[in-house]
Amino acid sequence: MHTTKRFVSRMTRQTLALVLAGGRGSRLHDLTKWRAKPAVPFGGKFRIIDFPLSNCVNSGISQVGVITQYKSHSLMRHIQRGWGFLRGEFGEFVELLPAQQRIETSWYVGTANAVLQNLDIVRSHNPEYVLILAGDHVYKMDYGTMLAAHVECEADVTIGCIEVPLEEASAFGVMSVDDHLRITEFEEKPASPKPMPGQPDKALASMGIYVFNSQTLFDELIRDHDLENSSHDFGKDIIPSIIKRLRVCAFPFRDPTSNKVAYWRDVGTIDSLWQANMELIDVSPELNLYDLHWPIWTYQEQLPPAKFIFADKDRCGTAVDSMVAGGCIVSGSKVRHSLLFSQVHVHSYSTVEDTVVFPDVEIGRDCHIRNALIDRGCRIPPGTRIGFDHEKDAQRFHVSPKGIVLVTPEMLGQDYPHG
Ligand code: ADQ
Ligand code: ADP
Repeated sequence: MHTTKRFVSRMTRQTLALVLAGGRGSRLHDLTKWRAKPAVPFGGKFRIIDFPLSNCVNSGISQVGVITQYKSHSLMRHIQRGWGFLRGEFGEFVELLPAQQRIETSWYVGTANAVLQNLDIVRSHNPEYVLILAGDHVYKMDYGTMLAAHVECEADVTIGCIEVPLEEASAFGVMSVDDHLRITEFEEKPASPKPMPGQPDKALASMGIYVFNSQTLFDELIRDHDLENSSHDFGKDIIPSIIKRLRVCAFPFRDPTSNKVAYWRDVGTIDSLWQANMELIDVSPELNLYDLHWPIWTYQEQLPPAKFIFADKDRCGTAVDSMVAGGCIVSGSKVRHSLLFSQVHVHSYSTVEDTVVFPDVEIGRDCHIRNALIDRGCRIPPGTRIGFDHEKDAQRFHVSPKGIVLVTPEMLGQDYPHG
């Protein structure tokens, strides 16, 4: 109907995006002891929140609020440093919305309550549509196509959805749709999820992202606020309650070029975070960070290029099958199939394999490290072995179910660098 490019850009301009970034992400173990999950580093130089924020900007949505609560210091600092390039004078912004007890005297109780507590700010921007996003998923998506589908479907609410394997579907909101993609049933994290018709091994899962007509959002939040037995959560309360009353449509997220199920990862565990980072090293990764048509924006420090030194017979500073960020120095050591974030220094006679190393890490001489995830600021003492003996590793570090060793400064008896 109204979905020519000109009209899509009008819709994106009339949209306020709210990124929910206040969740705890407790399955990431000690990585979220000091930071919120959306602030967890990803992909060599980014943080997870850069993905939904970049999707907004690349989609032409330049009014964005980020709702923060839990351990938000490094998240807020990252956004303040990296996302100030939008032009306030053109009505563009990325605004931080920390829990500040403006309306209620409590912290954000659930995701719906987090939006409700900012309702006066949302109203003041007078948007036509509100796009609710999660701050903790890695994917590249043009939200303009979802807004266009929302308008075309004449929906009150549209939910982004993706096909997932049936055995994983209990972790999601699961829906059934009719032939016109109108949602007929929705169950949050069902014990026995319903498969898709004709596809017994798949379920249609909510991505936890929603387009609301603003008035619908305001009405539903106020309605939910007054319900005594509500947990004030979109997935648990609001969405199940509106399926029968309102016109709620599904927007299946597909790759625009292949029309296959698109790349979308909830990097919520040590194993999935390590795996998703490792996949970026593949020759043709599903998530292409080198696509200049869909840049991922971030805060970037001014750093010199990565440096590789010593090439004599005893030691050889090399990195193969790897991604190495700016400011790294690999001196007289071998890095293989690993991802080094900025300012990692690997000293002589060491080896680093199948490992993700967050920024500002020093790996001393003669260390041998494999299958590990090293948190920001670790100083690994010379001669340390990690990833060769799980029983020994488990005494000092955290070993994940798939055998990835998480190392944090605190586990090494060092101070956390607060980033
Ligand atoms: P969950 O991922 O379990 O399910 P939730 O833990 O509520 O949902 O997190 C959603 C987003 O909100 C996250 O980005 C989180 O950081 C943030 N958040 C959580 N509590 C918050 C609070 N009190 N204040 C501010 N932000 C908060 C949801 C849906 C499912 C869907 C999955 C997809 O409920 O239906 O399938 O997302 O991952
Ligand atoms: P090793 O890895 O053998 O312990 P060093 O830490 O002394 O060696 O570093 C070896 C080389 O790495 C130095 O001689 C220098 O060329 C380079 N290097 C080390 N630190 C820096 C730095 N801060 N800036 C630029 N180059 C550096």
